[in-house]
Amino acid sequence: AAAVRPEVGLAFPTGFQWGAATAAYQIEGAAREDGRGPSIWDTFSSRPGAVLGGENGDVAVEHYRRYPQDIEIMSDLGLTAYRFSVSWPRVQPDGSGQVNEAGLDFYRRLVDELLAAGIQPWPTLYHWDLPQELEDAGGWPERDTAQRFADYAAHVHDALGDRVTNWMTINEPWCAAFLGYASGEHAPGRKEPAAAMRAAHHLLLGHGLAVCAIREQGPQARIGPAVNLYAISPASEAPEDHDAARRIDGLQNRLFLDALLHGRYPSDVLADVAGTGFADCVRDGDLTVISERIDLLGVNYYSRFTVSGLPGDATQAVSSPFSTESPWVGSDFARFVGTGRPVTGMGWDIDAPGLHEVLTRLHTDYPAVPLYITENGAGYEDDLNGDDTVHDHERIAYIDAHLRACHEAIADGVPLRGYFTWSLLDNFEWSWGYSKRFGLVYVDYATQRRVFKDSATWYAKVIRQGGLPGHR
Ligand code: PNW
Repeated sequence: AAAVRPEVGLAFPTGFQWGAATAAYQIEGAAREDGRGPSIWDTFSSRPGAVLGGENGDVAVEHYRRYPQDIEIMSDLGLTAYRFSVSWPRVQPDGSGQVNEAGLDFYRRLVDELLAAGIQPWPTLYHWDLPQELEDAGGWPERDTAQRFADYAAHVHDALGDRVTNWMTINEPWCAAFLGYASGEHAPGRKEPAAAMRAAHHLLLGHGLAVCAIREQGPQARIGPAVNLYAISPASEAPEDHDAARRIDGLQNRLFLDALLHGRYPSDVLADVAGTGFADCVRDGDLTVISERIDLLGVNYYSRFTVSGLPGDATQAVSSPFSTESPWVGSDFARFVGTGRPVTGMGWDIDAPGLHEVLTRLHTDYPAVPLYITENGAGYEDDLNGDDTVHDHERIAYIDAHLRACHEAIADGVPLRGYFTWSLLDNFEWSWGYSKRFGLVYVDYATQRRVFKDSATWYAKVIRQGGLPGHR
């Protein structure tokens, strides 16, 4: 349980992991180096009107070259763990078959240097960069993609398994399926609701097959997915608003959690999406694979959705600067309403109690599994001052409030074992290009210079103290 130390108001348990997270396409750059193949994000970002300002991850923050300096930054912060993703098209340029050793070598070097610095590597195997060749063969809506993913996972584990203990399989299957294949806000930019449902199933199936493949090679590996969960409230007591909130919760949260942790899809969601023929792609035994025991569950938490099912103003865009189709398959009438609460620079409601709510729900509704916050943070258009400072007090307040919610959950008995903030560095924020910054560390994109924001200095102190200063 959470101990009280005099100098620290809110101490976290000993052994709590203090981390930061990134993803390959958002930071690496070097898009054509050392045999990397094209991914769906290379293709998508070259499409006019897909990414703000026509930007892409060709250069990003040059982490592929600058990783030694970035590891020094992690050491200065005092991180105990670093969550990054492995680029599938670096490891398998065509998505299957031939393995590219030069690509694997990058991750071998990265992992070795992290370990030398005393930082635990936490690789994620899929953070949205599907090899283009697999998309050309149909992408995640095709069942074969799940098997290709498990094969790729085994290759990565074969290369790094002697040095890496903690593995994340898929990042945010909701985004990969519904932003990628229903609303088209993310790569590959398809607007096919039925295909999006199949993609969701095959991402989960790929996760389960990868867990089995990795565990067969290394029984000591700790493995789990990272899902993006939201706190969800109806906009009013009207039955229409309650039903809309149930539907959004079903598609965002329960579809994934029930499959992973209960081995079944929620029946109300199956009814909501009945028109898509979803049930036809689910074969006997799939849910057994999907609910294969996991060692940890990664939770990415950013915000609360307040939902209405009554007619009114247009749905507020959540993940793209461009107007799009709804990602909410079967419930596209649902609207997301403003609450008047403060929002981040993304326009997302700031709701730290929602994180406590999400964690408590996991504890009560699902079987016990060690939990990690694998992403939590705030995007703004930070300014670099002439004296090389960035005063991002809003980001500090955001992280502080969410860490307090974590502490409260731990005190309530929730098995929360670590916290990774999104993100270590400013980076390519998908459809928003480089316009929104989530980093603790500012990147001057013209020179690639890294500058600690106030939040970086603050987070380093939190880590050093093992907790937060007393109540304000
Ligand atoms: C997550 N939404 O993306 C990703 O895992 C990160 O790569 C990303 O940079 C970070 O959060 C900040 O956006 C999301 O619209 C993108 O619901 C969109 C949504 C959620 C998460």
